Amino acid sequence: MEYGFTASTAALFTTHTAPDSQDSAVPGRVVRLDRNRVLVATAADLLHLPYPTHGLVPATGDWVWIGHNNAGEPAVVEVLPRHSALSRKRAFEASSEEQILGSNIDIVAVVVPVDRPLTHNRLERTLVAAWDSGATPLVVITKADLAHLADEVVGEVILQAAGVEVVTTSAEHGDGLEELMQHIPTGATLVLLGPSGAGKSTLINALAGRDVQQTGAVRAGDGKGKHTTTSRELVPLAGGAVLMDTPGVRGFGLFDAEEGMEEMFGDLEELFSNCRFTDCAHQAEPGCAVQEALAEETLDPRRWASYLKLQRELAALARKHDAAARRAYQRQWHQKVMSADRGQRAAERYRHDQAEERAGKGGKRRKR
Ligand SMILES: Nc1nc2c(ncn2[C@@H]2O[C@H](COP(=O)(O)OP(=O)(O)OP(=O)(O)O)[C@@H](O)[C@H]2O)c(=O)[nH]1
Ligand SMILES: [Mg+2]
Ligand SMILES: [Zn+2]
Repeated sequence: MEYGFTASTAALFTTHTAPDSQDSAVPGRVVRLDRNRVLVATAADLLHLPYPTHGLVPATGDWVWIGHNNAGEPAVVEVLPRHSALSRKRAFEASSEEQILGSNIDIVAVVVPVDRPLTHNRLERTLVAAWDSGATPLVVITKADLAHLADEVVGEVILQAAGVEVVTTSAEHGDGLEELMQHIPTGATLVLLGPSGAGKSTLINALAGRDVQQTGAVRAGDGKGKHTTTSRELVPLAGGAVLMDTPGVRGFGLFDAEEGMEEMFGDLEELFSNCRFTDCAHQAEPGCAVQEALAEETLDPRRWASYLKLQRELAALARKHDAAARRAYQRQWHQKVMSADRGQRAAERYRHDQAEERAGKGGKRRKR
């Protein structure tokens, strides 16, 4: 099967055998969910199967056993345990019911196009969800051919990505595609997440070398996409990697993302440890390292605001932990060091440019 069936997948099917009554069952992977059917790849075929009954809730990316239902038709009879799951709260619903966006994902690529202003919270929030899925996050900058601003965007993104690797691509020019492929081991599954019109499907087509996914121009006025891709779908590449295209993310609530918080904001813990009082609320206390860092502009106020916002969301969502437990958890945070040399340089350059700009323009910050 070219859909990421590796030795460890084979082992999974050996440990989790098909139900007893299903002796001719075959392994498959969920490629796409349609309204009431499931598109499943097997070693031999792509099958449109009826949506399974009796409590099975398959997600795109799931490994499944395909056997027969009561009517004798081929059907999904078992969903195997997921090694990772990307989830979110339902975008337009008040309930905090979790929705599995995709499963058995190895790499979550957060796609950031350079052709529109950076939406700061979006990158951080999506990265939190990415860390929390159990997969490795990666930031993929797209349309680098377009903006003369590309360099600057890259620097800013690297700063915000806090240690996550950043790959810069242009599907148009074919730039960065090999570098991106180097991040995807054979048989690994990478999901592309990002706003509509970011160039996710275009990038998949460029990597596949043919037009497998439909793409759509962005609106002339505000550069927003038109939600061309409407379902999550697996696209196998010739080299063995599997890509998951997704519709532009509309809303991204968090679901029990404390692990993600730790990875994203671990550097703040270091700051907290410099506060005079161990129980500092980082508001008006004397000797508060956070307020100091904000005053000295070594801490981006937007980053601090996103941290506080995420904390509030988590508090509302994760009712199962009391405040004391959460504080204890926070104490364990470790510092996340920026790994890439390149990232460090771009980040420094960005900081330097910003400082110069502030000096040159009478302390006024440019709005973008
Ligand atoms: N100049 C340039 N344009 C690009 C590049 N990649 C994508 N585009 C354009 O951006 C527009 C949107 O691309 P899509 O691939 O459809 O975007 P998407 O992220 O799949 O959007 P949704 O499916 O709506 O979520 C299209 O007009 C593409 O031609 C690139 O590298 N350079
Ligand atoms: Mg698309
Ligand atoms: Zn403090």
